[in-house]
Amino acid sequence: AFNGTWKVDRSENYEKFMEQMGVNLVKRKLAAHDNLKITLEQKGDSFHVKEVSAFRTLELDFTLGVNFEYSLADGTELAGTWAMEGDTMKGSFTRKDNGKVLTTTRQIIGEELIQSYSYEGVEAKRIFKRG
Ligand code: MYR
Repeated sequence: AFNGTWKVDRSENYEKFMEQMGVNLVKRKLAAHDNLKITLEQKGDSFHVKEVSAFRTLELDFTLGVNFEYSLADGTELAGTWAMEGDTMKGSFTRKDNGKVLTTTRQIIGEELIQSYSYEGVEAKRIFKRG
């Protein structure tokens, strides 16, 4: 169900979320228009992800329940896992620089993929459409 290419359509509270993450103003302004596009390919428990944005293009593989490393566009390094709970992907990632945890979910609701983010009490969403 997650398979395919998803383009960000809109975001909710993402600016505040990035601020809580410590992203500076200039980068937050750029990130608000990052044109993020994610392609997900699931085979069993394994995912291949292609991420394209104004900042970068990258590809990665992960397996549900298996720890992996991921860097944010500003260089912040995370390590953690995705798991599947029912039809929801639930991710928990720890920042390497301060040990704090970012949680995230991906769900398909109607025709949209909703990704939620939570860090230190601030929550945000980015909503993607097939593209
Ligand atoms: C993937 O499945 O796309 C790769 C792993 C994603 C890890 C968690 C992503 C959190 C992104 C938060 C953006 C915050 C910007 C300050």
